[in-house]
Amino acid sequence: MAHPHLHLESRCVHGGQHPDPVTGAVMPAIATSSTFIQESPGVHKGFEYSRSHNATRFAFERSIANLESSGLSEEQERTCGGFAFASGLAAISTCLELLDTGDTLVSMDDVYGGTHRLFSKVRQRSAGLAPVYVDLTNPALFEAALQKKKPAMVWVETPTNPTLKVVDLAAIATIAKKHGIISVCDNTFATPMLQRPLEMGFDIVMHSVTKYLGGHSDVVGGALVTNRADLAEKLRFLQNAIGGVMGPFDAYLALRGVKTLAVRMQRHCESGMHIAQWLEKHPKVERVVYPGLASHAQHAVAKKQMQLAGKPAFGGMITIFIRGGLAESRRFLENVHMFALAESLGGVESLIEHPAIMTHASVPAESRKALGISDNLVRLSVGIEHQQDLINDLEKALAHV
Ligand code: P1T
Repeated sequence: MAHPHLHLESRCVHGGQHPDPVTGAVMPAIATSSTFIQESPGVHKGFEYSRSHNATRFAFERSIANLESSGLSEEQERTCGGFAFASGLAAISTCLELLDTGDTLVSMDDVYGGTHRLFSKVRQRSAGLAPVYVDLTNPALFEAALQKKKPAMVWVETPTNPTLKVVDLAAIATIAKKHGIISVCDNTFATPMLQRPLEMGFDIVMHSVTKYLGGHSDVVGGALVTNRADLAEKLRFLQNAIGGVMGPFDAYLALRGVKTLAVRMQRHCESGMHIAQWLEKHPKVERVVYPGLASHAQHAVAKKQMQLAGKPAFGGMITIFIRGGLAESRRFLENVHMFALAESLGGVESLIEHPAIMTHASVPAESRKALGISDNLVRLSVGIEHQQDLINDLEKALAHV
């Protein structure tokens, strides 16, 4: 069932899904078989080997393709526009295989540390990839980078990890299209509930499913979605040829997570805004970065681009600068209790971390400095607990700063 006319909240539950034609089960079975019997060599029911064909993975792939508005056929048993992987990084790795040796990639300057590491410390060596990091919040800088050497791909995160910069997706997509550059948006922080890059002209959307899509900190996964049939064909080939696929148990958990994405995101956005406003008034906090605050450098773009049910909504990620340095940040982070000091984000439970030491340690120190990922920068992932309990936790921990 394609349900293209439904609202996103309904698409979370029903998008690309249909009851099992044999049993009527409303959730797909976890299809564990690694292989499928053939009547005669090459004569089978469309399923040959589970890396290539897995019904549980297909169900999740149809779900995320629908939510990201792929528009490619969902009527077939197999997805056309969505592809699921063993992790977010496996998804990124597969996407990079669209490029040829020596190609240039323009990347947003602030990206997840592991993404930066893959571009600069792996693909640069193994595939001659030339990553160029540009502050794409200013589309003129993208135009300027194109004059030097035309990239084959542009890689955007928005809001970015961890400095929460917001990139104008429509502006970047327009430039990329004009120059025939494949545009990719890592939509992990916003989720399709808040922004759908394909609708804004992007070619490919990438997700760390580990985060909001899974939503419960119990699955590691990744996804790519495209609305271009030519890219879908290439990605389907690469997914199978490289083999970093999502397993059936993970696909089941990911699909289960997506069903509640709409209600979770609503709560993440409400609490994110409330807590960002509270933090902005706290004397121990030097600065708060949250796209929903009027003080955010790209607040106007965020208001236009990030919406939930027709109203501006800004997600559950907040970045703060503690008054002081590493010692003060450590004291704060050692004294939170409900906020778990841990890497990752996007779960129902609130998480907090220190990017310079934890998630972005692999970004070279001079790049971290240029991006402002300093020792007093702390990243919060606001969960769905009661707002007052979260504020009480932060208040107590800030008293130790
Ligand atoms: O961890 P994995 O599922 O492989 O996804 C990598 C990834 C890709 N893109 C973004 C925006 C991400 O935030 C991540 C993973 N990030 C963390 C683990 C983190 O704590 O920031």
